[in-house]
Amino acid sequence: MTGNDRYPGVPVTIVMPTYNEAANLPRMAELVLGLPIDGLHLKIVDDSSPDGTGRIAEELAEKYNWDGRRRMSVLHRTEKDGLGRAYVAGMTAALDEGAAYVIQMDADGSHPVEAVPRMLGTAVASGVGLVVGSRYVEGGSLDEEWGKHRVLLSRFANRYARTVLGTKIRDITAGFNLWSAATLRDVDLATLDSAGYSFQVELKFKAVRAGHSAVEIPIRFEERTEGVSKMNLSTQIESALVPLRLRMRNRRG
Ligand SMILES: Nc1nc2c(ncn2[C@@H]2O[C@H](COP(=O)(O)OP(=O)(O)OP(=O)(O)O)[C@@H](O)[C@H]2O)c(=O)[nH]1
Ligand SMILES: [Mg+2]
Repeated sequence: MTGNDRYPGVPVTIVMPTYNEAANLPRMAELVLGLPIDGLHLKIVDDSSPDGTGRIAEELAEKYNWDGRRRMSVLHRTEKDGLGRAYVAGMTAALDEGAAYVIQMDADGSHPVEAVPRMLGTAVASGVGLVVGSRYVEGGSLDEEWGKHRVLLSRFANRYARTVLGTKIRDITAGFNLWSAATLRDVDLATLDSAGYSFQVELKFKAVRAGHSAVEIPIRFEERTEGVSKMNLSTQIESALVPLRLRMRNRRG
């Protein structure tokens, strides 16, 4: 692998769920589709955002698919149905369309787009099925704008899920991850239970349990600059219960 490698012939799909991200999406699409990866595709999964994100996504797809090359697509869903279910739909479509690697990324600018080639390079060079963009390994960091309360909650959620599940992944709740197609097929996305954010923990846990290994690379997590968070009490409660449920099932099985 060289620094100039554009990975020709390797189909890579970034799946990006959106709910009311009209203010962020044009910039995100520009950054993602400007990456030096030849086979890159951006798939937006929009849950009928009232702010028109779905329509903006279609306009952007038209702009970027100008020469008949399909660089961007939009999957429209009828109602706000949770981050996890949006990802299952988007990743399943990406696999059906022949992606060799699938990357998960938020639309709000929190995940550093420039880390994508590093994640892909790591996967291609090492052959691992999962590369985690990690806030909690040496060199990783969190935006200083995150208040103390938020930092503590995030650290606690991570430590809690790691302890309950007995996993070595330091950022088990990370939402910026690269998956090989083989790993996602082994996990069988249709069997995942999480509707919301706990999807991140459930998918990683099941991948490792299926025998795949993970590599974590450090990233800096930026606070969103536009729009508002979609995290709410019910997604937080689900995030607390899912690790316990996974552990109990795993014991019985
Ligand atoms: N399609 C879809 N996307 C969602 C849903 N919930 C959240 N998202 C998207 O998932 C990504 C992560 O959501 P955020 O609200 O940024 O969650 P967060 O990063 O944990 O919270 P903040 O740091 O406060 O932004 C964003 O791109 C959201 O637009 C949902 O129910 N459906
Ligand atoms: Mg966010």
